[in-house]
Amino acid sequence: GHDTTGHGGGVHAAWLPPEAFAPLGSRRVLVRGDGMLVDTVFDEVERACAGHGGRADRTAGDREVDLVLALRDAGPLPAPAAALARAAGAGGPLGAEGFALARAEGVTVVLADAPAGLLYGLFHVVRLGAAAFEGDHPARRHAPAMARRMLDHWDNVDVHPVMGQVERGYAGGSIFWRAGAARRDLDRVRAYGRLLAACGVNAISVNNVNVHATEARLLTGRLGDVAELADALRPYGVRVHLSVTFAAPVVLGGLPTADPLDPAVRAWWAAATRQVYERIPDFGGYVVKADSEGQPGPFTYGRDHADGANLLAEALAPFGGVVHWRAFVYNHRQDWRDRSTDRARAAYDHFAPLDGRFRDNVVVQAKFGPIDFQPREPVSPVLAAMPATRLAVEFQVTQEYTGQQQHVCYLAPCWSEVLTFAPWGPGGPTVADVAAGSGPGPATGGGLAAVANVGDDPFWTGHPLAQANLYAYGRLAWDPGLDPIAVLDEWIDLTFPASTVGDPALVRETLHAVMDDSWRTYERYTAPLGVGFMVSPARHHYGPDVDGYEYSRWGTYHFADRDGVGVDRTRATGTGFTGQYPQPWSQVYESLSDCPDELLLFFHHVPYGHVLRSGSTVIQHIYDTHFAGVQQVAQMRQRWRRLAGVIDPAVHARVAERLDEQLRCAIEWRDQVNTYFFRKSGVPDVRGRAIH
Ligand code: BDP
Repeated sequence: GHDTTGHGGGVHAAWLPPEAFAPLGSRRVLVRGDGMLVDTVFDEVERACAGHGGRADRTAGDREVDLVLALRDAGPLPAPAAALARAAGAGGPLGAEGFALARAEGVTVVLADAPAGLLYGLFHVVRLGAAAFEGDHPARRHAPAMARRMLDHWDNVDVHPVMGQVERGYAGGSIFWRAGAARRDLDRVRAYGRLLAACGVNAISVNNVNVHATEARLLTGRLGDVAELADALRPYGVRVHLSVTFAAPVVLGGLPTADPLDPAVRAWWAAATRQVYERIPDFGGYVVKADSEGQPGPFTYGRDHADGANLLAEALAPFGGVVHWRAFVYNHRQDWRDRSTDRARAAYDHFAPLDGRFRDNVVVQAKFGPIDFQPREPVSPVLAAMPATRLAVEFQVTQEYTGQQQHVCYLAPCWSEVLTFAPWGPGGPTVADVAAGSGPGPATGGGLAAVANVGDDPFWTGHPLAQANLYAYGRLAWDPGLDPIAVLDEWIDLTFPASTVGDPALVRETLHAVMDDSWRTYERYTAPLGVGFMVSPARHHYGPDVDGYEYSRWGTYHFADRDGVGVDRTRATGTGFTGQYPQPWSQVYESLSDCPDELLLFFHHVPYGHVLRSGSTVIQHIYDTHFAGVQQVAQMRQRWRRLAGVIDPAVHARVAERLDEQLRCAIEWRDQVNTYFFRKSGVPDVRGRAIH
């Protein structure tokens, strides 16, 4: 394949091929300021200009300039840039990562107070393309909504016998680790850091939250490997975090206990953490999955999650580090007949009572929904229940439950719905406000985290179009108010610059037709009305298995019988989960008539003939959406054919191949789900289509 990263390594298209810099490449650019990230900006500009008629300078001289990228304290700028910079910076400090952009009299100025701001300003100019050098731009300030915009790699150092190199990875091996050791060639990691900076991600954790023996040693004996990654990513403003095991004092330190209140345990963590910061002074902190799905945690010692999280927070505090403590805690050994153990309730039941007890460098990281990254879930009530705790929202960019990067499923519309959801009612603070620290409570925000979808695949993400999810995640973490479809346009412009494709308008139109509604399409042909799961346990959650988890200890049920389907989570007759929401949602979800259709079976058990708000019955809705979903995939596949010969043939072929598989799998879903509910209910399809 052709190398478009500019970093070698022979990897295929991602955003930022050299052509994306073309509008900048012919300009006279002045970069002013000192620091590693300013050097990065200069290197980027210099590379863009090489051979394209432009030139990059670091000293003003008296040459005319088209673009100035300057730190505020970097010394005098040539007029008229100086006046423009004063105007751009007039509104006060721009912050650690913010910048301001203005254009007048033929000069564009990007001003920042700190080097990271200049880097994000550069990539903003690249996104603007030719428009950055046209007309006048009144001064506009930009700053991220979330201070930490993080990706969690579930990468194993050793190849795990069941999960492989990357747990829930669908893009080949890890870009960090290979079969038990660190990769020595860090070009790919550097190229990754660059892609992350261009979409705004500024933190990653480099190993799986399920910490196995080899991975545990990253904290101590193998720290050098982590330091190398940190060195490779630092020039792009990306800080490294590490998943650690709560049992580290025992398994690494040889202590008899990991009890968080034991002074020897506290001393062990303090010493281990000090050593981490000696090697990696800007280390971000720890990520912890404790007392969850077999991982060790404070429960073993009769302590709670606040005791556990505070232990690590205390060790990190002197160095400014944070602990991301995951709220994904539930009993995965349930008795399916005991409905009081509703898995949806678990995170709230464990964490809400602890509000106010966490140190301020603890971030409680909650999955966006109460269960587990399903294509449709209500927003987790934990996010509205801990006003005195720093909360981070966790998304799954890797498509474990959304087609495993075999299916096109552009997830930004789903994330946008979550981020703009107002837990205290319309017009009130949103989930994004809570994560950003501007919610109703006193806590500063914990930002966003997401499980990563990148591997050593030549297209980075297996499915080339899955790159858009990674890009959009970073952009929404920067600005949760962005329109997901406009973000897709950005990604299209940066990934398929007009000069690199045969027919730019057709490319844009086709990508929108294939991607805009792809999340809802996926929802249509999979589990209906928010009931979730129905995925195959045997095939690692890929493809349908309606009863796959129905009688299992993992606790994800649909309760279908001959009369009806759905999980009764009401206070009146069910598990009481609706009571975990503030008003008005508690009442909306409790009410059979007010509950939104798309979540009906998440909250209620209803007869097949129940009439939805849409006017359709539940059973007819199931049939209709499953037929419609398959039809839409067939159309997506048709549309894609029109791009043959228009875009990079390797990208075209890979997507075409996966659309074939998506159609096969969607048909499988449709037929199994429809047949299942037809046989249970005995209700025929009013449109008389073939269901057996
Ligand atoms: C589930 C995944 C599992 C993860 C777990 C988690 O199937 O691989 O370990 O989430 O978030 O969705 O810890």
